[in-house]
Amino acid sequence: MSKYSLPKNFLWGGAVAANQLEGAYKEENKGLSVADIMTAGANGKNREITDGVVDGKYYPSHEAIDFYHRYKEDIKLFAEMGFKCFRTSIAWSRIFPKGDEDQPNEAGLKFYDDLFDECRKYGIEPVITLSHFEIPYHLITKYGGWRNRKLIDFFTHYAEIVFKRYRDKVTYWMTFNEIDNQTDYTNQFLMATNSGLILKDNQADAEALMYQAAHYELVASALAVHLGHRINPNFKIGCMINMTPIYPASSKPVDIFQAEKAMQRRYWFADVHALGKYPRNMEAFFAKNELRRDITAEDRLILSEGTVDYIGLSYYNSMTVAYKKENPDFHFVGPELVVDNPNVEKSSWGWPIDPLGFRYSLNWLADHYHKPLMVVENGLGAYDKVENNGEIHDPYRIDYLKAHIRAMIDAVEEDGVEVLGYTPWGCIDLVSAGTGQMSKRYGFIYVDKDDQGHGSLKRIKKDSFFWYQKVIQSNGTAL
Ligand code: BGP
Repeated sequence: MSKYSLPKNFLWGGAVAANQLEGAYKEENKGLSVADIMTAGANGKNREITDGVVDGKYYPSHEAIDFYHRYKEDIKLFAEMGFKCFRTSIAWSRIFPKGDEDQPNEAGLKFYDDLFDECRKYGIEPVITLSHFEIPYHLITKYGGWRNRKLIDFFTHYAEIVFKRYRDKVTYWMTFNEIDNQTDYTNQFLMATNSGLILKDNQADAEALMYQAAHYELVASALAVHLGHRINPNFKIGCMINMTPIYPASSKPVDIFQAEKAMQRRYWFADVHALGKYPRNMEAFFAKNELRRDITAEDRLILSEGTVDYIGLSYYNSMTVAYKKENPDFHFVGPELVVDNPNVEKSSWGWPIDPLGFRYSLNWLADHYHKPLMVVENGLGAYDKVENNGEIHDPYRIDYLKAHIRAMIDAVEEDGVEVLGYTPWGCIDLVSAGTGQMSKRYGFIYVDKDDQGHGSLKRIKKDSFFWYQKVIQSNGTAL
């Protein structure tokens, strides 16, 4: 076997997040998380971030797909597909209901003991995210979320407790899910979920708050990496970046440079995680724009000593930007610059479908950071139809995944990129993070539940279930 082929022990699997599938949002002392106070938005509409749990509103995370009570049945189905790994997150507020306690909630710890044991029973390696859009809500109301330096202590305490508890059950960890998507600081949903910052419309200091909160998260992440390696030197601890390569709208130099600036303004998170320091372009940007941050010499040392073992990434689509005359110094890089790319198809939710962009992304990350990569999310959100005979035919999903797996294997075999694993998003249908809808489905396994929360929660294997089973069996050769 060539050094540049997919290794035999390649980690094929699937990915989910606690708040999007567990439900049981109050069970066994679990506290509220930010996800638990968000309603479902209709197609294209944002979720409402409410003020606690309000009577009469529908909160999709409260029951989700009831994985909390049905995980044995679901893990069995994953094992049947041949999963080698399963990516999920620990709901921080199950372990620390408010986030700032000294003592953890034993019932929460026990749930994940049982879940990881169940995975291991089938030889499935758990891949665990510490914080996936589910910060304890109390840390928002009492401390203002990650704008507060105190959160570093609360997070590292939580990390220490779970690293010690699951020392022998979990090897692969990630700190913050898609930490870089808060770059879009005008998006209230992304700010609330990533940093626990509940902001008002057009909040003037949103940009500065984002950079401050992100800095504390990065310090907390580096401390966790350092701590984790002391607890178990075999731990592999990664970051998690939402990789959306940004293309120029044309070959005009201004478009090309604008796209480059947009890439810099987004992927510095990966520099800090992987190289242990802020890139020069961001230091210059902070200095020039007087985005004064609380960043100490000790913080810089911590960042340099807590670099990650691998880069976890999600890839769904590429994005295209154009230079705008109103932005002559290329300073602003927000969503206003985004233009349609007529060269790629779109999903039902308008997300560009671009498998070559995936290969490009894997190359880009490997070239910049020289670390192994793990693809921990990829997939197509689509409407599915249950036929009269109970079958679900989802060729669109198979087509999307086939093209993306092909692109990943090309990156490995043709370009020499090191990829540890591939876990498509939402391997079982779950609550969509962005819309809160159930009808935006990613799974190989259908779950009978609608956007209003009605349904039997019955699980049904889709055509893609049997297709992915063969992909895993053949280690990616039968696509
Ligand atoms: C990523 C998140 C996931 C997930 C996925 C799909 O941003 O890490 O939590 O949900 O995107 O997004 P959506 O659910 O909005 O379709």
